[in-house]
Formats: sequence, C-alpha cells, structure tokens
Amino acid sequence: LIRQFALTIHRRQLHDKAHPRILITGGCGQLGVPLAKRLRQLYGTENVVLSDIVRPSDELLRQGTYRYADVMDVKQVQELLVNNQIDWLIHLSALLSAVGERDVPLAMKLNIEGTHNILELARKYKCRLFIPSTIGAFGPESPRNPTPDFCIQRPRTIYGVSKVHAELLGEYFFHRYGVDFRCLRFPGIISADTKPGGGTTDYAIEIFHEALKAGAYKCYLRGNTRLPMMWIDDCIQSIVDIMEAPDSKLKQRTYNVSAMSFTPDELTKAIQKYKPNFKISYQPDDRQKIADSWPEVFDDHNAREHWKWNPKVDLDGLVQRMFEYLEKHKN
Ligand code: AKB
Repeated sequence: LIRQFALTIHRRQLHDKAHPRILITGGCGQLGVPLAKRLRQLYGTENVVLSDIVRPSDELLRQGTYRYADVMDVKQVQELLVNNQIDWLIHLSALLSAVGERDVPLAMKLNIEGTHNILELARKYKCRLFIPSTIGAFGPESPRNPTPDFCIQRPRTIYGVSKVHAELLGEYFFHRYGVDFRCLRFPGIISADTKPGGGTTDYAIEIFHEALKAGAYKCYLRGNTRLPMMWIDDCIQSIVDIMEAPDSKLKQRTYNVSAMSFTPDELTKAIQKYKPNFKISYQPDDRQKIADSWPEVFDDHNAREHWKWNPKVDLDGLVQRMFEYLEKHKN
C-alpha cells in the first residue's frame, strides 16, 4: 500500500512537471477560446482554466473549466491562482486600439491597472507570465518597413501606450524580481470562428463575412494601407512555442512575430480568386490614422533565430481557410 501511495505521488509530481496548470484571463475573446482549446489538447482539459467577465456560451462551458474573474479585482484572480495551483498565467484582458480610443479611462483601467494586478500576482506566486503586445506598440516615429524588435516606439493610441507599458514593466519585473515574463508583439490576427473585438485590423476579417453575405465590402482603410497579419493557428502556435521555450533560448523577453503583410487591395485580389464578382469600396475613417502610424512589415528574425518561430500560413492559405470555414458554417 505504501509503495502504491509513493508511486501515485511520484506520478503526480511527474504529471505536474509535464503539465503546467494554466489560467487565461480575458479568455472569451478572439485568442482565448482557440488558445484554451489547444492548451487543453496539449496539457489536459483539467489543467486549463478559462476566465473572463462575460457569460460563456454553453459550448465553451462544455470544453472545460470556466470561472468569472475581473482582472480589476486582485482578490478574485488571486483566489483562482491559489485554488488551482496555477503555474502559467496568460493575460489576454485588454481593450483593443479602436475601442480603446472611444473609452480612454476604461482602457487605462483595464489595460494598465489590470496589468499591474497581474504582474504583482505573477511575482507573488512565481507564475510564468505571458502578455501579448502588438504592432500597435509602435508609432509614427518608428521605422515602418521593416520594424525591428528594438527601435523608437512612442505609439499614439492608449492601447499602444498601455502595451509598451506592459512590455517595459514585464521586463522590469523579470530583471528585478526574476518573474518569467514572456511577450509577443502580434500583428492583426485573422480567424473565422471567433470575432475580433474593436481593433484597427478587423477589416481583414469583416471583409470575408461581407464577401459571402453581400458580395461587397466598404473598407474603413485606404486600399494601399499595408499591415502585418497572421492566421489564428500560427498565432496560437507562437504562444505555445514561446511558453515552452527553455530560458536559454530567450535572448530577450519581448519579440515581434509576423507571418505576412498585405493591403486591402491585395486582399481583395486574393478574395476575387474565389469570388470573382466581389467588389470593394473605400471610406477611410478614424482608424486610418492609427493604421498609418503602425508597422507595414514586421521584422521577426530574432524570434525565427532564437526559438525557431516558423509560421505556416500565407495570404492564399488564409483566404482558403476563411472561405472553407465560413462556407461550411453558413446557415
Ligand atoms: C488591433 O487592431 O487593435 C489589434 C492589434 C493589431 O493589436 N488587432
């Protein structure tokens, strides 16, 4: 019996080492849902807790543990961390670029104060911490084509300012307290099954829905606005890769990652290969100014060299995947 007990403990220790216990904040958005799915496949359903402040769908509840947690309430997140013996904290709660400009006080509260709470908890409970950053962390003074990891940033949106703040504070906590902070700057992420929440790059998703519904799309950016983009599966893989990377491979704590860059005109041509009658028109709004201050082409060679970042999907692959999914799920 004692031997059996010792074996069980030993197995549990092995299990714990092989499978981190993970908490995702802001998990009901575009990244959280597919990320939780992938992490549960890799590390076991029971090891991933998804949290957010919204009411989850029945489907999401079926997929695994969901808990209400507001990152503005330290105690709530703390309780989740403690009760679930969390090793990895993935902090996705944030207002994106376009919605952030519409409610700056809320963006400051959520993106800045929320991040302070999370950093402090990661320090206290020695969690590995992932916070996504963005192409929006750069500004008009940054080199735009290509944009390297290290250069002038000075973004002009509250979203960008809060993300530079998160990058710098995360790196400070790493150097000062040894917090295992890891951060990727993402381009526009394109997905078919989950919708984005108020970004400047959203056009590149809306365009597919409108192409199927109306055969036409009115784009809020000019046709020649080039922005870096990535298919959702590559994005999810990049998070897994950076979280699994041994310390020795990480020569810096914040990395650019990208997969492709295109303009609305180029995306339209790629869509017209599938829908020859698809028409686009342009009516730029406030988001044009934001896009004009962002990178056109993202230089991610450090990520490719240091931890072998290797995206799989290009523009044609992305268009094919979007239509395949949307055609299959149209009702
Ligand atoms: C946005 O457009 O705000 C986001 C981003 C690029 O971070 N998709």
